[in-house]
Amino acid sequence: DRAWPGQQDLELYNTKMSVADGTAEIAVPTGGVNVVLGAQWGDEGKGKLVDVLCDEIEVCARCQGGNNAGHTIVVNGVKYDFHILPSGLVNPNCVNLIGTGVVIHIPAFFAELEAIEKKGLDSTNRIFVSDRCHVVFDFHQKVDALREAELGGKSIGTTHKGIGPAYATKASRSGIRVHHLYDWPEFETRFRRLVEGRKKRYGDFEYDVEAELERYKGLAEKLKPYVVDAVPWMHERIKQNKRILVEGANALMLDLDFGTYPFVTSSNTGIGGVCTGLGLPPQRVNKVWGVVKAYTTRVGAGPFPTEDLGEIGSYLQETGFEWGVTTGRRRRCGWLDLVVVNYSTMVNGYTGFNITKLDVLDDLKEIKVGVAYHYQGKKLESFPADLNLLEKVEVEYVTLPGWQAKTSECRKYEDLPENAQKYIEFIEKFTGVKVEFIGVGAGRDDMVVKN
Ligand code: 2SA
Ligand code: GDP
Ligand code: MG
Repeated sequence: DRAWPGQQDLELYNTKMSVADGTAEIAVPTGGVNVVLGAQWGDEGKGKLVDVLCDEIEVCARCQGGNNAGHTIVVNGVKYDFHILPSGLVNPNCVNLIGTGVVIHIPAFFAELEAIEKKGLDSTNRIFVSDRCHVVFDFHQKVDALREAELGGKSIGTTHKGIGPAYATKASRSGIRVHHLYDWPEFETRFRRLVEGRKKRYGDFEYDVEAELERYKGLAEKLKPYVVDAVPWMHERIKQNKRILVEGANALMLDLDFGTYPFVTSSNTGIGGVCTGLGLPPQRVNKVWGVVKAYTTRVGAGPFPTEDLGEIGSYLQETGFEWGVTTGRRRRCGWLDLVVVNYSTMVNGYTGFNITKLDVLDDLKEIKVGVAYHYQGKKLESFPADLNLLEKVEVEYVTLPGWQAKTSECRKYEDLPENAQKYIEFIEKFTGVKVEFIGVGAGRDDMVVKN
């Protein structure tokens, strides 16, 4: 029970919190932050878990990505899709932060706020933006599209939201941060220089610099009440033992360093991005929930070893309504890949899983699970860095019996059909991570809490 240096002052205690319809309780530690991360290629259902947890969460923060994300929440039949805004806005008692690691397209931020307000959510004094966030401009979005076109058949399949180009200007130290909006001469100089640089590289694309500068004068004023210094903002709330949840966007296999580079997004989508994106010391991180879809999907280009281009892929796509929330693109589908999940677990250190969309597998007679990769007759020891190799691996599958029964009405683990329980327990055994939540439908209440 030795206290580690620096941890003595971290008082962790468990608070019982009721989930969804009050049928179960889970312990949410306070005195630090809890985290929800995507364990595969995104769209695992992170938004829904955040919403379920936010019932009792006081602060919800985004730490990376931008409005490329698409998080869907369904409450009493009303559907919300969040892109740049944290999903905690659905809970009226939750205060939300767009953290430093996020790149923000300011017009999209306001458009999304207006859209949720039209659906009846009041965001007054409930959403704040770090003054250190980098700004995504329309020219970043133009460059995103131009760069994709340049890549031709080798394009990444980005969302065209300007995410890569915005992080590129950040890394090259020529970016514009939110605080620059409040030092107009500095902003103007940096802005003109940036556009000039992009035009040198990508040709004289259409862009009205003067009109844009005028527009940003107005946007700067409009954004002012939302802007905070997010470092003390967050640390005050940690000191006050608030229940804080960090909402990861995209997923580990899209991480700039650990994903299937270059077919990745341009931020650190794993646990590292939580610390860098919020200015958070790692010992403040408590629970890390990995969200794992009961099968695998990927949107955009890049290798996907368990992808099924036949009947099963189409079945999962249609039954799971696998369409991009931001772009409307069809998602590629295949069996659950536990090689990916184990790799993702090594990087992110999940303390528990939410297995989602179990209901999508309800009618299947047999379910396969990828358990190893083979290359040239040899089993690979780890997830390969080299995509040329990854594209050639053969996946070893284990076939498990289906349950062929409806799970959407189940609320307790014991209610699940025996073979569904076996599927869950297979995942637990293979990964060494406890499954704590099981999604059996899109609605807030469609969640089984496993103790
Ligand atoms: P980008 O736009 O530069 O971040 O694209 C780079 C890669 O990252 C993928 N990516 C995503 N993958 C899954 N879901 C995302 N959000 C939307 C959704 C996607 C959509 O929730 O459905 O609507 O198409 C997301 N955002 C980025 C992207 O496909 C590229 O592979
Ligand atoms: P995110 O990006 O990880 O938040 O996920 P998305 O919102 O992009 O995609 C997940 C989709 O699955 C959304 O349409 C959700 O409403 C839906 N969903 C989430 N959990 C479940 C579940 O357990 N069952 C079913 N059928 N749908 C789910
Ligand atoms: Mg999504």
